[in-house]
Amino acid sequence: MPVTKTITSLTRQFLEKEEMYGAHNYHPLPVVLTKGKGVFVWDVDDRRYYDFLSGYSAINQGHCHPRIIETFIEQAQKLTLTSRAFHNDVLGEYEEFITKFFGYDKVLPMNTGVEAVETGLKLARRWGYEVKGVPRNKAKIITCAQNFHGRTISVISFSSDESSRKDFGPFTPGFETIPYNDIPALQMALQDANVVGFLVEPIQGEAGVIVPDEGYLAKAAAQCKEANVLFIADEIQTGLARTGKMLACDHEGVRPDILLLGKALSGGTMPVSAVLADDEIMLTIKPGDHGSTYGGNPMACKVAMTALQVLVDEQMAENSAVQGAHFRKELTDLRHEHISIVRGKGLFNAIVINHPQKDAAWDICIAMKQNGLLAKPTHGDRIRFAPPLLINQEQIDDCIGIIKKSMENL
Ligand code: IF1
Repeated sequence: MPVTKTITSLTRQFLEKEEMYGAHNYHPLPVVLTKGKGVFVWDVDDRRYYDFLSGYSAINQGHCHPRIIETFIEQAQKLTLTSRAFHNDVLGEYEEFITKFFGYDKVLPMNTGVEAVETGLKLARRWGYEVKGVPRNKAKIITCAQNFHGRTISVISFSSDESSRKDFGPFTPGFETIPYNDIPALQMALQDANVVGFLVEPIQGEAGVIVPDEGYLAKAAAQCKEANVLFIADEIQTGLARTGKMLACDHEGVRPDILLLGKALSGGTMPVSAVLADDEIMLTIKPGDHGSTYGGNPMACKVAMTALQVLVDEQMAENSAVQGAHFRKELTDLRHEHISIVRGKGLFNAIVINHPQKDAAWDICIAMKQNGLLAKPTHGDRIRFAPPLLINQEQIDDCIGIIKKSMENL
């Protein structure tokens, strides 16, 4: 059914305004949201949906979590931003909280996920020159094919996704891409004495929730240690209880040398990201070497402490593990002819659609929208399912019913 038949005139008014005045840098599902609470969102026609994208895992705690919103409102009426030109009474409290929470010496607070990635790359290079002794401007960082780490020019310089890089060159040098989930390829790349870091997603999100072999992260971390190369884990999407542990690296007992966090660090209220590392790495950055206007602002610090505490108090990692396993089992048991793969960890899952129709995944997402569930395809034939981590079994079962029904008239 053509999409235009499925949207109301009220919805259409919002879409047309965006079309007219906004850059066309996205192709969203034709739904206009106006309210969110827990696992649900409502559109302007007051239709309710399960949110199975969670703002790309920025809303792990659920929409408008009361404790996070209360913190947000309270701090917003007190002090929102001082810049780092002056101290404030929240930053130190937050730095102590988050470094003890994850077990690192220091944190460098930033805002967006890609800023955390860029900060991690700069730290690895600076450490490479000043501690490892790599010749200046010769540092190399290993990355994985099909990665997604953000959209700045340096970060897309090592993207393997043509649409992310086409006509954005020239690109930043100093990166080598190897296949994901390939230990021999990593061993080979680590032969180069100028390598300072290995940047990896513990599970590749945008690529379609690609879960590496059991032991991959542990072996990669061990190889990096042996080669005196920093293991940089991008947990911006996989972290914060999404995969059934506080960090995806926790499934294999891996402690990254540089840990990158973002998205749900603020519970979906504002951009908050963080880079965690020990002193040998972190203190290679001296006053004035790096920063940002909003990095470490009092709003971000207060909200992040509540957002992390809520994950623990409401046992969201545990629930993610239990409900995620149930979700994958129920999806697999559908034995649906057009679902070729069900994969994921915790409540970070995806299905691969096999159907001759090119945009079958998109049509399934349109049908699911009609039936009350919002999800988005990635790379054409994959649909990612990532609800807020407080979802319960009854709601999971309800959603399995919606997915099943939405695939019937494929
Ligand atoms: C878009 C994707 C997801 C990320 C990882 C760093 C960043 C992201 C593992 C950068 C951001 C977002 C960006 C957003 C859509 C979404 C996304 F589809 F793009 F790839 F989640 F999978 N590391 N991912 O996933 O964080 O700077 O955006 O805060 O750009 O369309 P950011």
